[in-house]
Amino acid sequence: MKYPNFPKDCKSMLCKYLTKDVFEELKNRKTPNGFTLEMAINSGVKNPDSSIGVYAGDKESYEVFDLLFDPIIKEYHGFGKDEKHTSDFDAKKLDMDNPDPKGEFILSTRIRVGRNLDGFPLGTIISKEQRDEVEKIVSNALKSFKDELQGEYYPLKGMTSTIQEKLIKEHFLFKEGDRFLEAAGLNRDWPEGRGIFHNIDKTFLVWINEEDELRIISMQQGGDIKEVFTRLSLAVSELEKDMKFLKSDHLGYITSCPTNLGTAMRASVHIKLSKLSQNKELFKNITDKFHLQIRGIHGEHSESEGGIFDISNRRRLGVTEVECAKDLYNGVKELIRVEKSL
Ligand code: ADP
Ligand code: DAR
Repeated sequence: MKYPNFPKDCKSMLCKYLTKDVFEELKNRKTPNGFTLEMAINSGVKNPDSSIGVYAGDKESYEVFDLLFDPIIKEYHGFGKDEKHTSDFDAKKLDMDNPDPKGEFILSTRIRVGRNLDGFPLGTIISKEQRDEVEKIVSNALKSFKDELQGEYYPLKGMTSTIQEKLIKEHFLFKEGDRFLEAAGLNRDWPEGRGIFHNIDKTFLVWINEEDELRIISMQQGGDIKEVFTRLSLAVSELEKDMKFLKSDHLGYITSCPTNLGTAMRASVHIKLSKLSQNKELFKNITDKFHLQIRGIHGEHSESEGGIFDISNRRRLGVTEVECAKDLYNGVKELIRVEKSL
C-alpha cells in the first residue's frame, strides 16, 4: 500500500492526521476481523471532500489504528484517549418544556441512536451472511413489540420504488447511494439485508443495516423533545432485552463512523428560521456556541428549503444522552429567541 496522493486542498481529518509517519506505523496492521488501514481510509481517499474520511471495521479498529482515530476523536468530540464515556438515558432527568409550544417555528423533532451488535463486525466488513443474520435477529425482536412500539418490518429488497421514494421524501427512510458510505464498503450487497421497521404512526422506526446495523429512531411533528426522547429511551431498553450492543468503557457505543461514537445520538429539529438564516455569521455563531450542527431538509449533504433547517446536537461522545437532548433544547431556545427579535 502506497501513501495516498491527497489533493492540495484536501481538508478532511484524514488528510490532517494521516501523516507519513502514522501511515508507516499503521500500514501493515490488521484487526482480528482482517480490517486494514487501506479499508479504513478508502472513503476519504476516494472522496477527498470528506469532512472526516475514515471508518472503523470493528471495535478493535479504534485500538489497532489508534494513532489515526485518537486525534480525530479528540478534534471532533474534544475527547481524550484516556477518558471514559458514561451513558444516561433517563428521560425523567429532562426538565424541559416544549421550546415552541405554539408550533410557530419547529415543524418536527427526531432523535436517533446508532447501534451495532456485539459478536459481529461493523457494516464496513460484515459478510452477506452475517448482515442477513443481523437483519433476522433485529427484525424478529421487533415483531414482539407492543402498544405504541408495535409495528411491522419492511425489507428494502422487494419494496416498490414508489413506496421507497415516498418514505425517503417523508424523511422516514434512509437515502441510497451515498458515495461516502459506498467507498467505505457499507453499501455492499445492496439492498440485501436492509430494511425499515416502523409503528403505525411512524413515530418509532428502526433502520436495519444502513450506516450502522441499527438506527433506532423516535420522531413526531412539533417540538416536544422530551416526549420524543422518552419514546426512544423506552424502545432502546426494550431492544436491549433481546440483544447486546457493541460498546466499550472508553468510547461508549461503537459505530462505523467516529463522529457517532459514545451516545451515537443525533437529536434534531426541522425548524423555520427565515430571518436568522439571512445572517449567516450570526446563525453560525449561535450554533457553534450551543454545540449544534446545521444540515439540510433531507439530512446530511442536503440543502435547506424554504428557510427550514435540520438543527441537531454535534457532541455525541463524552456527553450523556440527557446532555445531548439538553444541547438541542438550549440551542433551539436561543435560535427561537433571536429569530423572534429580528
Ligand atoms: P441521520 O440523522 O440518521 O444520521 P440524516 O442526517 O441523513 O441521517 O437524516 C436522515 C433522515 O432523517 C433525513 O430524511 C432527514 O430529513 C430526516 N430528519 C432528520 N431530522 C429530522 C427532523 N427533525 N424531522 C423530520 N425528519 C428529520
Ligand atoms: N461523509 C463522511 C462522514 C461524516 C459524518 N457523517 C456520517 N457518519 N454519516 C465524511 O467523512 O465526510
